[in-house]
Amino acid sequence: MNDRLESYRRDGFTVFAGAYDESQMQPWRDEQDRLESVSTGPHAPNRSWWFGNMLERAPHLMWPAVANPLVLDFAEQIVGPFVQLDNLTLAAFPPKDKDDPTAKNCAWHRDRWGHMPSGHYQRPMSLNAICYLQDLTDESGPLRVIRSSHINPVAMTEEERAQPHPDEELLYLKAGDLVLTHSCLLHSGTPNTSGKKRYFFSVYYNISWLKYTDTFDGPNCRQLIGWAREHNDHRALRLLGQDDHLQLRANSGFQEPDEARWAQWQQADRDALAEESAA
Ligand SMILES: O=C(O)CCC(=O)C(=O)O
Repeated sequence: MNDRLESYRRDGFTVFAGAYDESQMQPWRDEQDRLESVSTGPHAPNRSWWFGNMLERAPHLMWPAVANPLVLDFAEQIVGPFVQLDNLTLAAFPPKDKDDPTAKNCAWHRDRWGHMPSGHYQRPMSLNAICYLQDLTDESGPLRVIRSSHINPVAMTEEERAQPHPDEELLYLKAGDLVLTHSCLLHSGTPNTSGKKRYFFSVYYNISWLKYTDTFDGPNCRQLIGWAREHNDHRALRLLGQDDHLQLRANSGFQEPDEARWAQWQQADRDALAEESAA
């Protein structure tokens, strides 16, 4: 097992430092600003903005973040070639006043498709690839994690969920760093008192046996699916909710180590892609 995989399994997260550079991040920030500027009216949010379905809204801009091979290669080491996009959300928090009584609140949670852990490592049903679009400082708000809480059944009362935790660690990630978490890891953001907006996006993956949260039947995602099908790109198809091998691979008999089976399927996916490019 390689070091990153070992630490992910032990800690419940791993950081890909400098996954994105400024030339990629500025258009993502601009898109968040644009969406916010057209989200007006009585129902517009004002405490934080969460724009879901980002792949359908901005396919060219967001596909590189969804299909980042660095993340997908690693995610496949964790769950096998079963990686689907659950949702892609571009979020931002406006700054709070330092004297605001909520400016110190945490919001501890495990993520969607998670569960209370049993004391043993279990493969996640979903993984959160979060990228911050500015440095995280005490003012902009670090990411808080409780290491190994994807294994340990750490529970919290309603009151504790809003408080710093004795076992927490604060991650001061840099702009463009990407943290990949296990769905059962307890984590929390920190309120933003920097005077500027705090941006991030979350590419939330789940295993392709599950339903997904975003919609892939809009015109842009249908076009992406058509392109992936034309190229026989099964990894891209799976991301978009089209796992052609699901029945065969999810009912494979499970008589040999999963990793050995996954390697065969990954090779089959690469061969299919190569055949199509050679044709
Ligand atoms: O605001 C943050 O830093 C945390 C985001 C988060 O908890 C999530 O995406 O699940």
